[in-house]
Amino acid sequence: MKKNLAIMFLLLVSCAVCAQKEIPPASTRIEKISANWFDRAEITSTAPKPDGQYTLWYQQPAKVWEEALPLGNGKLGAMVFGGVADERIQLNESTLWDGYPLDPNDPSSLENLPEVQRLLFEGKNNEAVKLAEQHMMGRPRGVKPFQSLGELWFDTPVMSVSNYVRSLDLSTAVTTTRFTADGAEYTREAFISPVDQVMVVRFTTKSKDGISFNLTLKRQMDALCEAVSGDPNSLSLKGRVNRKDENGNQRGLNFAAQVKAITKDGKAEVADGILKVSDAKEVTLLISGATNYPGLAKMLEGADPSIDPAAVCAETIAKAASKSYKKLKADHIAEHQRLFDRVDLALGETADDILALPTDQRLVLAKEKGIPDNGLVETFFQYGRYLLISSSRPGAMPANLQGIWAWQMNPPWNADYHTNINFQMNYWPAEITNLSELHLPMFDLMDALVKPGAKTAKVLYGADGWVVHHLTDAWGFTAPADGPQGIWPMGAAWLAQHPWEHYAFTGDDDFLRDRAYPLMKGAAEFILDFLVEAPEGTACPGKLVTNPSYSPENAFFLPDGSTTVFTYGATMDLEIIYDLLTHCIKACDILGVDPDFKRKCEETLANLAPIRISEKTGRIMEWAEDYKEVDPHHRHTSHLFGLHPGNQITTLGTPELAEAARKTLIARGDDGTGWGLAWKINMWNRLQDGDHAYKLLSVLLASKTLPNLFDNHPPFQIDGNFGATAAIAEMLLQSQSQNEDGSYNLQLLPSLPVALKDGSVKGLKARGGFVVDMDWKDGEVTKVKIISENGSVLNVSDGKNQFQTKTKKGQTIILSHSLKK
Ligand code: FUC
Repeated sequence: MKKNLAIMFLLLVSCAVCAQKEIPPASTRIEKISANWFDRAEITSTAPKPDGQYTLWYQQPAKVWEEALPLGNGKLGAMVFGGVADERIQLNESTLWDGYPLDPNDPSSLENLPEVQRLLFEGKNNEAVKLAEQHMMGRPRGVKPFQSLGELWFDTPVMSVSNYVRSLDLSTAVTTTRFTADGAEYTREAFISPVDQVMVVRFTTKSKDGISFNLTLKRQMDALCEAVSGDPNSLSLKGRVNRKDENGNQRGLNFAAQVKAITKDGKAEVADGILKVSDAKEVTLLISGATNYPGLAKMLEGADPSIDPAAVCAETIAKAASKSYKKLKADHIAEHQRLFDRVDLALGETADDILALPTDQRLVLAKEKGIPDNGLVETFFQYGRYLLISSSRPGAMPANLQGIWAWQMNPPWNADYHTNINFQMNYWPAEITNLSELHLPMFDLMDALVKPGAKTAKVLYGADGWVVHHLTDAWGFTAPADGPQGIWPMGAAWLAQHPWEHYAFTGDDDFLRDRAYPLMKGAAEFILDFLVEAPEGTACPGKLVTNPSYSPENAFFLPDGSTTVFTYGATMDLEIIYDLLTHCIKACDILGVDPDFKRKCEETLANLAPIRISEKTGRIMEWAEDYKEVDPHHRHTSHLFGLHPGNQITTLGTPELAEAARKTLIARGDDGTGWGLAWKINMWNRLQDGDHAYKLLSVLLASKTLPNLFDNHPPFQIDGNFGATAAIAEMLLQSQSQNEDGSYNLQLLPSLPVALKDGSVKGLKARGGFVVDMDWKDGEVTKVKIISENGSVLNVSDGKNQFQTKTKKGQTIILSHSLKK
């Protein structure tokens, strides 16, 4: 028996070895591209943690895409797997979208709108759904996806290594893969330069064997890898998204990627789509990507035939090749640090034995203990900033559902711009974590949506202004998508909060006048036309409500027991409208413009249906009528928009609503999707319950965070990263409350959890143009340094003590314990 078992065991082992042997080297693999990756090398590691306070690191290569490490410069993105014998670098280009601009508006909408509204007011919700679905949906009913640009797969003869370590240093935006083979160290560094617009991968070794590898470029479809004529050191990938319009005309984007190997000694040649480098002392790969996307401002024109993406790639690489590696790297790091170094966070002590653990093991530990170590919270906070720096740079596309990183041709939810929470959440950390200029790509997209959004407003609702529904893409899709839940015309109104916030933080009057106000006013004009008076027999007769209306993305029971999603006057709509019109009124005052429009906003606000508290549950009502929700733990907490990101529900100003909001949050529960948790953490912060906020942050880190610290909806969705980073910042500093004179109140440590009772932060921003550095101990501020960038009035409170002063532009104010000067 024992002998039989031994033979079976041997057979199994040898089969496993055979199976491994059959896996070909990366450059010759023909398998379908998937999330998985196989590295043929035998790898061992007891390598210690690399340097850097904010470093993600691992003792094994990534086996799946969600373990790989992200790099990006807003335009180009890459996921580095850190393989040894077989390495994979997956590439993205932020403009590579399937699809083309089209007119999705159903002209039969407008004539059916009054009937849809009547049915909803009369409680015939599902009849309204049917009619609206027939006449109001976009044609087509959805958008096409953001796609992967391609992949760089290469193999080396190094098959057995020790001391393996791969890492991403957030403070330099450089990944490093290091290992020892035959006694010699090998190092690969990679970064994507925002200065030179190339990805740079550098191979060095102390081995006398030098560096040899075979490399190819590939994509799941629509592309070919070929040699670059006259250049034995380069390979290119070229293709066109295969997308035809209804007349059969090809409309897809052209795209290209190119890689060039610059070698010291050794040889490089290209044959059969493989770039072969042998016996080099050092190698630097320069990688570029491009498409003929016309840019956001011209997106309605479709692919630009005058752009040759392959030529753009070649030119970009040629320019970068004129710089030394040292210079490329130094310029890259300097530009990254210009943004990254603005903020520092230290949250008390983390034990040395925990600090010494690789990142994936720290996540496991967080799961076991139910709370993360403080060092992990610091890194996770900075990771959100890192991801925004890498996926949203001025002049490029804004961050989509996956930032800029997606390996598929059809990523989840198309990796689009979801405007019923997700896209906005991406930008919550932009201002408070001192990355204000990274907000700009969002405003570029908004500017671009005004024209198609105005058409949708006219055709579907007969309204002025511009509208966006619950999602959009790179081609200006503004009609309802997916299903009746897509008939949610509040996207532009919510988006318009962002330019206002940008103004509130920066105090940039030119921005308010030239960009923010026109966007806000256009979004408000739509709302003013769209609102209708609720008739007798409804929950709020005589009041202004939205209709049709929907509370993303919850369903409810009608009195007859059936379920539906459609109604009038959902609470979220009213809160978004309150937010928008309040900001418009303030903007009119500041700019001294549009008295008639201002008056209209004021009158509308005065007659808008109010937020209501349920007599049955004591919670904020999600809909105008006190319906019971189908999913009491639904991931969206839409009806608490007024608590966060709005500022209508506050503990001081509206204590009863705040209490009802607290009950609502408790009823929704402490679990959820990644972003759902991130939103609720922000809401608990606004209720100043730091411990509850921290409880949810712990759930997020322990169970909704992937090994590479990407947020996990599941699947990966980047909004949870951004939402959590903003939330950690708001535990320490809030500034949303404003006084009659327009000055803001800075609240220090408004929602500090006991777990973070000691710490320091440098460089957070507050509304009114203040930069805040602060130390705290045992939950109390011990020192705060505030720089006034605009010369606004400073009001600061630590919960017990207040300090107020007029400031001059550039003035520094230093306060000690109890906010004493
Ligand atoms: C909304 C959410 C989903 C997902 C999607 C991208 O529809 O309800 O959970 O996040 O956006």
